[in-house]
Order: sequence, then C-alpha cells, then structure tokens
Amino acid sequence: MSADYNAEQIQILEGLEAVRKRPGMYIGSTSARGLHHLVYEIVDNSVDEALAGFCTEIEVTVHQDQSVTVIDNGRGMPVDIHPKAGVPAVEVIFTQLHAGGKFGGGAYKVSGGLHGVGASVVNALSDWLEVEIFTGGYIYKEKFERGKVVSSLEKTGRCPEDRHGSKVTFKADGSIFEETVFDYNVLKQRLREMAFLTKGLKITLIDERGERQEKTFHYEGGIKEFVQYLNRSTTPLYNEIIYCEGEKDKIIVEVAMQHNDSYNESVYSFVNNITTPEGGTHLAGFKSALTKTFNDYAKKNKLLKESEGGLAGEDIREGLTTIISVKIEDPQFEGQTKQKLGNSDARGAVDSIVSEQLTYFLEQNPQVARAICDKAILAQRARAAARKARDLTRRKTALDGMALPGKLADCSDKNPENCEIYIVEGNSAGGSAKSARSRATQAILPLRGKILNVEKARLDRIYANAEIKAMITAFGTGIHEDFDITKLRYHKIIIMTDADVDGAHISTLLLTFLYRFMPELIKQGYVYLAQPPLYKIEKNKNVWYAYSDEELNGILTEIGRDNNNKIQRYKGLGEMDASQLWETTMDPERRILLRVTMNEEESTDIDLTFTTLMGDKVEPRREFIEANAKFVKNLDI
Ligand code: 28F
Repeated sequence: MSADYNAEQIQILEGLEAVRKRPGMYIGSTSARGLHHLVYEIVDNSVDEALAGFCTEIEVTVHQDQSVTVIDNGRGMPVDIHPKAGVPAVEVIFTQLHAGGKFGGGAYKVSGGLHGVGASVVNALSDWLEVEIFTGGYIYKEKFERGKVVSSLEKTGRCPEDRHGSKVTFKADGSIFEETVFDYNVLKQRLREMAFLTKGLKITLIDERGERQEKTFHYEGGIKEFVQYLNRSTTPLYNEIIYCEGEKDKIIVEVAMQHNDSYNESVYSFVNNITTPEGGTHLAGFKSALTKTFNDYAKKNKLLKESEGGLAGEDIREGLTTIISVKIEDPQFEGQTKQKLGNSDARGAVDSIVSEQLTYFLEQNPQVARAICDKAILAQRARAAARKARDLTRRKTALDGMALPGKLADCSDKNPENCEIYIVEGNSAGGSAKSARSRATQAILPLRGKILNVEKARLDRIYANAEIKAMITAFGTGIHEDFDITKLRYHKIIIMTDADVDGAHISTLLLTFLYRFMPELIKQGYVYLAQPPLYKIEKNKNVWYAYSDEELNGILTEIGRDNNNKIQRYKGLGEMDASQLWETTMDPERRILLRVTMNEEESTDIDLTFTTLMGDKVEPRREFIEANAKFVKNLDI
C-alpha cells in the first residue's frame, strides 16, 4: 500500500474489505440468490432514476462470459468532483459504502431518489466492473477490480448531445460466489415484477448465452396489469380491476385487486419495490379496510341475514388476487427473514386510503359489489360446513384415538424424525410397497387413482374427500389455519407414482393439495418424489437399473450393445416385485429421492404455475407447457 493513502482512501479500502470478508451481511448470501441480488441492486439504481422521473428504459444483458450489463437512459451518474471526497461523484458511488439503504437478504434499499446505495457492494464483489456515463455530449468511463479503481474516470469519446444515461458492466467474483451462472427465468421473473411495480418503465432482458433470447416488460397500467397477469389463468368474477392509490403521512399507497372464480387467496405486498412475503403493517391495514368496508356495504344493502353474522376477512378474500405496493422513506423490517414491514403508520395509511376509495368504488359499481358479497356469503357457508366436517373428523379422531385411515400401513417407530410415509398410487403398487417396506420406519398409504383437484374445490369438499382426509389424518398436522407442523408424524412424505403420464398427473394433484393446504411441508423440505427406475437391463444373469435415458446409454456402452441383453422399459411400479421395488426405489441406502423445494422470491410464479396448470383455463396451460416442455426429461408421450 503506497504511503499516500489519505484517511478517506483508507476508510474506503476498509469498507470494501469488510464487504469481501462478510458478503452475506450485504447481499444476504453468496448462493445463487446473492448472485442475482447483484443485478437487482444495479437495476434498482436505474429504477430510482425512473421513480425520480428521468429514466424510461432499462436494458439488462447477460453476456457469454456471465458478465452482466445494465444500461438506462436516465440523467447519467454525476461526473463532477465530489467536494468532500475530492474524486468524481460516480467514483464515490462505486467505492463508498453508503449509510443510505441496507442490503439484500430481506433488508431494503430506499427507493425514490436515493441512488447508488448498492453499487459499491456490487463493485467490491465483482472481479471487474466498468461504468460508462453518457452526459453533456461526452462518454465517461471508469474501471474497477474487486472494488478498487484501476483506471480513473476519463472522457473516452463523444456522444450525441441528447444521449444521456448510465451503463454498468460487471463480472461477479468467482472466488466469492459458489454459483456464477445467472438463471434467465429468475432474472425474468424479478424484472417483470419491477416493471409491473413501476408503471410505464420499459425493462428489457437479453441473454447472449446460447441462442439469443430477448424479452421486454412494459406496463402502462402498472400493478393493475400485474393483477390481470396473475388472474390470466382463471375466470375473473367481474371485468374491473379495483384500484386505490394515495399518499398519507408521506407514505405512497397503491392497491390493485380482482376476484377470480377460484378459492385461493393470492395477496402480494411490496415496500419500495421489494417483496414482503411475511406481509406486515401494510397488509394488515389492507385486510382490516377490506373486511370493514364489505361488511358495512353488505349490512347497508341488507345482503346479510342477521342470523349469519358478519363476513370474515377470509370469506371476502376467497378468490382475491391483490397487489399492495407502498413506498416509505425509512421502512423497518421484522420477521425471521426480515421481510415483514413493521412501520405502524403504514397500517393507518393503507387502511384509510383503501377504506375511503373502496367504499366509493362499491357505491359506483353495485353489481360488482353484489357479486363479491354473494361469493363471500357462499364462502362463509362453506367455511361453516368445513368447520363442522373438520370438527367431526377431530371428534372422530378424539373418540377413536388417532383414528388412522384403514388403508394406512403404519410403521412401528413412533419418532417422526425416523419415519417416512409413501403415498402410493393404486392398490397393486400399494400392495407390493407394503411387502417391500421396512416396517420399522416406513408407512404406506395407497391412494385409489386420481385425487380431487383442490384448485377448484372449497374447504368443505376437501374435508369430504376420503383420499384427502386419509392423508390429513395420517400426516397428523391438520390443514389450512389448523396446520401445526409440530404434529407431523413423518419427516419424509414421499410421493411414489408410476413413471408415466397418469403418474405425473397424480403427483401434480398431490403437490397442488400440499401446496395449497400444507405449504410449510414443502417450504421446510419434508416432501419428496420417489424416483423409480425407467429401465431394467439384464445380461448373462446380471441386472442393472437405469433411471434415465442417458444412464441407460451409459450402461449399454459399458456392457456392450449386443443383442443378448434384454431391456425392459418399466411402465409402472406394479411391474416390479417387492424385492425389486425395495432395492431400486425404497431402500434408503440405494434409492434416489427428489426433494420438492420452493423459495419465497418465486412465490408469485409458483402460485401462478399451480393456477395455470390446475385451473380451468386451457389456453394459458397450453402456453405454459409449450414454453416449458424443453425442460422435461423422459417425456412419455
Ligand atoms: C446501470 C445503473 O446507477 N443509474 C443512476 C443516476 C443519476 C443520478 C445519481 C444515479 C448521489 C446520491 C444523488 C444525476 N443527475 N444505473 C444507475 N443514475 N445517481 S445512479 O445521482 C447520485 C447522487 O444521490 C443523478 C442529477 N441527480 C442525480
């Protein structure tokens, strides 16, 4: 280190070293999620420039070498010398950790005009980073490596007087990130969300790796279009998107909502464009406004019989898709993953703006108000029936002890951590699974063919379905608001179906049920898919099993492809006898299990995927399947 570092430079070096030593403190993690946060932090600065009213387009490009370029047409970061730092302002943005917003993992960035809080961290965690600014008819450029200036800001050329904006290209540091390959779909999902949340802003994503892909997001309708997009695989209850917006106590509130004919509630809340999956005061304010406003309306218009009491919030929110977006100068986050808004004034701001504007909307649109109240009243009755059915199940369970379903072949070990339950399609496979299993730790619950598609069923029908009830009782946790993960009787729930189209359909129906009524089982990693072998290869009394086409080819290459090896393509579990089922699919020492996982950031996409695949709209399902067919291995036509 040369002697002429002044206090300022030393403080900068210490700051960047701190980031490189503990990157997780600044971007949440150094996993793939942390890697993608680098892009979001740079794009956020362009979004801030858009929120300030100076940027209308952002372009994000992933290059062949996994470096990323973000370019906007804002004013261009300032190039004049920063009075205190004695270097250009842009260099301050990329080398000084700002007090401003914080970072990544659930913390937040302050949007709405405070720029560049994340740029210095991205710089510190990049092998190299180049920034170019177009302003005043000149192009300026500065280069960094791992946060340190390697070539100071200089004019590198001319540009048209009316050309303005900022361009940043960076290459994530492979010595810090376990993963440096960007996932196009993850970036697409987040950039689409940012475009929905920033009405009028055009965001383009380009992928130069492999065959070039390009996708542009531009929504003049902002979160109203977001609700339309989320509802596109369902049948809306009415054509309008209910929209409220306003500002109170310096909090900007925007809410868009629309009921569809399903029974799922999909409410997504954001603060400064950052998703808050744990909700918080803004969501609480919305819920109380909604319940109060609809109950007032129903009473005033005599839609509610006195005997039936008021409508519960969940009755009104049945089938409701909502986006809540608030902008706050100094958001406080709470909750496990710091993704729950804590500011108490946000509750009041959302409550009063939504109450006032929703009341007005209902007065102006009595037929919409009526349709919503009618649906809520049906939901209320179904909830009462479901409660009765559930209490019946509970009472029955209480009366007969843990009245486990007759078809369940339970295991003898009573410690859930050691136990696993196989949900098996069909009685024949169920039979061989029962004789194949290890009785101590493996329970078997055979299901009779296709189970109820819960995507289109209310709670009362769920409780009335024998197969569903058998799983609820066997798992022990209860469902919906009764769910209690501590009562789970098995720490592995393994779905075992035939490796054919029907088997895939049954797995999907089961995952839909688990996702809609016991999502924590998936979120906490208790759910697995068994992987039965696709092929059995026999040669001179030797037997091999292959779990994929490429594995089959590998084996055949190894043992020779002459004609005295017999290859059997398994069509179903029933074709295996108990010992084969055990050694290929159930023996913990040899089997392959696929763990079903989901992460919060993709929650809108996952919710939408289930609605698209399981809902009643055919067109969006066809589009989804065509778009994703390339990811399916062993497609069995
Ligand atoms: C590809 C990433 O970072 N765009 C940005 C601006 C514009 C200004 C600015 C940014 C320090 C703290 C004020 C220009 N002229 N794209 C970007 N565009 N930062 S970052 O100012 C940063 C100053 O706040 C800007 C006049 N005011 C602001």
